[in-house]
Amino acid sequence: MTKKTGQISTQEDQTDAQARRARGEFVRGVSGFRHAIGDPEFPAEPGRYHLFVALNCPWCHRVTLARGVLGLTEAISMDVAFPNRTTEDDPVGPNLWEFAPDRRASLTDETLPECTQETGTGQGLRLAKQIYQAEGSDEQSVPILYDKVAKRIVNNESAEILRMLDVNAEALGSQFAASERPRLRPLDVQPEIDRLNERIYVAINNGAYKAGFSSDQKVYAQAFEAYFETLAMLEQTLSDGRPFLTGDAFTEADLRLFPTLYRHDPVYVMRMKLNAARILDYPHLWRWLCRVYALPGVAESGSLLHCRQGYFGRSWNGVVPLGPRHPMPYPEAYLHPELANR
Ligand SMILES: N[C@@H](CCC(=O)N[C@@H](CS)C(=O)NCC(=O)O)C(=O)O
Repeated sequence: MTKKTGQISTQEDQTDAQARRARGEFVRGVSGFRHAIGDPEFPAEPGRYHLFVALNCPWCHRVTLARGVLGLTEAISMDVAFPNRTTEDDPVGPNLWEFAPDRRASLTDETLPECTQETGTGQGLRLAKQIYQAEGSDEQSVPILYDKVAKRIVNNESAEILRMLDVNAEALGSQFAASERPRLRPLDVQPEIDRLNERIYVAINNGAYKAGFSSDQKVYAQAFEAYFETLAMLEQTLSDGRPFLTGDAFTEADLRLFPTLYRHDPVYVMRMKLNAARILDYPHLWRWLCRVYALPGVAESGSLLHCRQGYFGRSWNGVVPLGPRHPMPYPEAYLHPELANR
């Protein structure tokens, strides 16, 4: 377990975490690996770094989005775990991310082409947990940023990983010219970005889990109200016609909001019981969602099939809902901003 100064503050408050969990509240843990590309032992070099992700995980989606929009898909290699973690009867224990490209998705009864073997460590490990065990850690979460030269974990906090990819994009070998590449944290809007990040992390990104995974009606109701109040605030923010949350440019605030709204209509309405409205019912947010989806590197950085298989494939009775199909299936609907005008 290593700690570094200047950590980003948007993570769950851990006060009385155990007691709150016992009372039925979902409390997210804190990531323990907090080194940074650019540190002496982790120089920014093309082809040196690797990501371990699951495409149904919204925190991983932040990192795959950054890799995509910054033109780093060639420079940073990536392994994709199967969306459903190990089951109760697995000898290694339940709820572990595994690299198992031969596993079939119950939704399609086929394998998922995006899933890979574990190739980053060179050992062909089965579990993400084993990557941590190699460093004496009992963590097991994804995303993981890994150094293939030093054979060490650099960082497992998505908020920090996306920022270090942005800062080091040139040196890491981005395929996009600087003029084409978004700057995720322009100086003039950083205070606005940080204000939005905090609100969006607590009420939307993590709020969705607090609603969907808490077994206490009050905790759920509080998270439900905060989630839709914040969507209404964001809808109002975009109602002055600005294309992105802080103005004309796509920034870190947009990148961090996208994974949750991308999952809302096809997954969270049902799985997280966030059924007050669809994003489709917010004209400005819907058009924003379609605008971000159309940016270079965004559509291919996620998979709703993995999301649906991941969120439904291990809950309830494992049967994955086939909808929504109205006004059209997802993600095709994200190619149609005009649907907001219905
Ligand atoms: N704060 C971390 C959270 C990562 C996280 O919670 N990932 C989930 C998947 S959605 C996970 O792997 N949980 C398993 C675990 O922690 O055991 C980040 O943003 O990177």
